[in-house]
Amino acid sequence: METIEVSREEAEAVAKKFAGRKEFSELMTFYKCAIMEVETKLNVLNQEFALQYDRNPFESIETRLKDPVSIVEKLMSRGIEVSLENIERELYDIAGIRVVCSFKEDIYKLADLLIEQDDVLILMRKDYIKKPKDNGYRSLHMIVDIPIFLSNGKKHMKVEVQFRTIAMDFWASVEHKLKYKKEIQNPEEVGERLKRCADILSSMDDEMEDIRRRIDS
Ligand code: 0O2
Repeated sequence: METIEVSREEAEAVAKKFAGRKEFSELMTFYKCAIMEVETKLNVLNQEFALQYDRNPFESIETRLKDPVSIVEKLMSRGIEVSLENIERELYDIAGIRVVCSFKEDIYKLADLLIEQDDVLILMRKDYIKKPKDNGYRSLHMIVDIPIFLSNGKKHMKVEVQFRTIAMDFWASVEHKLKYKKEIQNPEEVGERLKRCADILSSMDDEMEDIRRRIDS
């Protein structure tokens, strides 16, 4: 996808005007409600799964709402007019949930159990575990549609859910920090080394999963 260079200042100026609107705050509240719905579903599954398998499938769950400047920046960089309609139609990651699991196997179990639910519709699934990004990034991404029930009816919202193991999360967090640090002098070497770290962590995930299977069998 072609992107347009947008300065932070430019996005901030547009966001300042836009985010002050009542309709924008209302839309963000709807996204927050959608996050709460999906988070509750995941917490329920975590409890139930623990009874069945004697372990909690996830270690932690984090939620976030994309900030107004990042929303505006993303639309502008794609050459899309900044409007409420376009935020809802074009952006799938306003509401985000990150689920960190101990084992890869649990990621798939949890993801399947979530999308099997009657009111959860899967819109998109990107499996960067089976097919990691070239830089080594691994996670399972899903965009789900979930209804929220308001005083004047039902509204469908999109939520991005990212599932990762602890090892994948460690890599992504550190890589993210490094990327946003000062200018990198030798990006190719750094990229290769980071990719190597991602591959080592992936082997560790496989090894830990194997150890768990042997202990449980
Ligand atoms: P933040 O702050 O986490 O939200 P798009 O989502 O439209 O930008 P695309 O290609 O459809 O683009 O999405 P993709 O690559 O499937 O997922 C984007 C999100 O995944 C990112 O969100 C990150 O959270 C995570 N991610 C993807 N690739 C990498 C990577 O190489 N390193 C790290 N650390 N995270 C990655 P944002 O919006 O970039 O950030």
